[in-house]
Amino acid sequence: MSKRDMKKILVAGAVGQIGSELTMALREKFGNDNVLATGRKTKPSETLLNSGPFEFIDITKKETVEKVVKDYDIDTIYNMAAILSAVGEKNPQLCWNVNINGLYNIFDIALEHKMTRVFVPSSIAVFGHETPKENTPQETVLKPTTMYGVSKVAGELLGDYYFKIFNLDVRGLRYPGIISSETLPGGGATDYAVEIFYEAIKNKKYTCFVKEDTTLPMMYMPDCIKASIDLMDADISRLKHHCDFNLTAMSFSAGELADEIKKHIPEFECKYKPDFRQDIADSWPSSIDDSAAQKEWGWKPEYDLSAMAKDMIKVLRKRYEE
Ligand code: AKB
Repeated sequence: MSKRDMKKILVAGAVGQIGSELTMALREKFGNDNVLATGRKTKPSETLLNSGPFEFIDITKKETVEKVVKDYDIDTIYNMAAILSAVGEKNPQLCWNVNINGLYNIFDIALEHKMTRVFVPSSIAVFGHETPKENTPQETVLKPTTMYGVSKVAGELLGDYYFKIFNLDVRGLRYPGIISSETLPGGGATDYAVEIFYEAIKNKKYTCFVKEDTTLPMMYMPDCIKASIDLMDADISRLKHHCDFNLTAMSFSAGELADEIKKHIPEFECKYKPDFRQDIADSWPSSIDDSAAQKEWGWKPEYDLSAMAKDMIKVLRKRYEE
C-alpha cells in the first residue's frame, strides 16, 4: 500500500453520540493508531482513550485543527462536531459558529492539506413545513425553520461548492433521528427516542416531550455507522449526489415506540408533555425516500423498529439490571 493510500483519519466530535461509536468502528477497520479521536471539552470515555490517539481541538479555532492535521499526517476527516437542533434554538449564534464557521475551517484545511476525503453529516432538519412530509423526495423544498436546519442546508451547499469548484471529495448524509445505547445524544429534537429506553429500563416510566402521534424517520446506530462508512467507500464515479443523501431506516410515532417497549416491559408507562421541541419535530418529515442512496452506493438498513427495540433493551438491561 502506498503512503497516499493509507488512511489517517481525524474524527472531530468523537466524544459525541455518533462520533464515539464511529471512531471505534473506524479503528476496527483501519487500525487504532490510524484514527485520531478529537473532542472540544467533554472528557472522553476510557474506551476511546485506551484504544487510540485522542486530542482536544475546537473546530471554530482553525489553528487547533491545523496542528493535529500536521502532527498526525491526516488525509481524511469525519466532521461529527455539531450543535444539534434543540440546543441550537437556545443558542443560535453558537449553532452557526460551530456548524458553519467550524465547517468552513474543516473544508479550508482539507483543501490546503490536499485531503482525499471529508465526511460532513447533514440531517432531516434541512426540511421544513413546506416540504412534502410523507416519503420526502431527494430533491425538494429546503426551507428549515430552525438555526440547526439553516446551518445544515448551508453546510450541504458549501460541501457541494467545494466539490464542484475545488474538487475536494466531500460526502454527506441527511441523518434521521439516531437511536443508540453507548453515548447519549447531545440536545436534539429526536432525543426522546433514546431517553425513553433508558427511563423504561431504570424507572419503568417516561414523560415524552413530543405528542404521542409525532412520527419521525429514525435509525439504529449500527446502520448509521454502516451508512457513514459505506458512503465514504463508495466509487465516486457512481455518485450523482455528494453532501445531501436522504437516508432512513424506519419511521414510527412516539406512541408506537412506547407500545414496542411495552412488549418487553409490560409495566412501562409513557406520558406526553410536549415542550418547545414539538415545534421542531412538527417541521420535519415523517418518512423519507432514500432511493438515491440505494441506487448510488447500495444503501440498505438492517434494523427495523422491532429489531432495534429488542437490541436496545437487551444492551441496557445488561448494563443496568445485571
Ligand atoms: C436532532 O434532533 O437535532 C438530530 C437530527 C435529526 O439531526 N438528532
